[in-house]
Amino acid sequence: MFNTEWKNLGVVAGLSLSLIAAGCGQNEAQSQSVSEQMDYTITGIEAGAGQTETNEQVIAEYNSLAGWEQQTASTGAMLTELGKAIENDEPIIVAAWSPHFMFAKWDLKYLEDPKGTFGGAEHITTIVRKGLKDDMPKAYTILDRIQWELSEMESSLLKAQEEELDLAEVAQQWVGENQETVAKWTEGVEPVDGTPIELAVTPWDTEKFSANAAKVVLEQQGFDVTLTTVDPAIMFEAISSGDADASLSPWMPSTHGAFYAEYEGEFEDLGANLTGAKIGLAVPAYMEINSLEDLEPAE
Ligand code: PBE
Repeated sequence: MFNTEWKNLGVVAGLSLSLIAAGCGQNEAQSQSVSEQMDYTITGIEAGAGQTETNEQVIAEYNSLAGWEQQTASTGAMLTELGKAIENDEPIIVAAWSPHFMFAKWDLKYLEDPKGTFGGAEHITTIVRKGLKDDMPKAYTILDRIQWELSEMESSLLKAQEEELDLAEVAQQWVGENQETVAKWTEGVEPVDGTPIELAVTPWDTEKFSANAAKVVLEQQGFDVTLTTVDPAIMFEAISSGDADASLSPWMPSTHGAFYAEYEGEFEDLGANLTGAKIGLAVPAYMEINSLEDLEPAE
């Protein structure tokens, strides 16, 4: 008898303890700041991305981000986390950039950056190895002319996402549908017969699109084009050492500014192939914060 009562009591005590624990958990989540709910963690992208460095600078420069960490993995992993958080109406802060389909797919907002650490507008520039102008003037001329409107780039990236096409396919279609523009890029340039040329490309959608479109255009002119995918640091090194001929991938002046400065003078910059790009930290629009300064330092 005594034993049974004791056991029952145990069950009741156990239940109330878990009820109390559950209650606490809920109250805690309600009273937690949004920064605490995010575990003072920014969902970043690839460790080798230019933006990963810039995000670290932002963490170092904002008092509101003292003690925060950046979690790096890949763009794909970041997008998965972002999608999950939005599905569950949870707070999340991610490394974001435009052009990118994430802004069309979800309702997101960049957090204001009053210190301007991310810089203002970025452009994507075309760089070539020294000597390309003399060795391969035809390729040089075409590369110098290649550029996109922001809206063209955005609709190409969105098309790839929505129709589940890879960027090489979308680039091929774009060239097919924009032969008038392409004719301007190649105007007056005599075709060649299989001259090899190597383009270095970084592994993000904008760059995959631009490099693949350049590849198709150069191939139409008779070049034999190789694309090599590398991290931004290797891209600058490859062009500076002459291992690769050109790249349409550098983001300036902030994202790849440090690499650019390291190799400045060892490559030639042909100017923007796209203007109006941007990088920053973004959150889903349902979050109440608007600025990096609305975050709270980790204790
Ligand atoms: N990004 C997209 C790249 C460049 C293009 C901003 C993620 C980066 O190196 O950070």
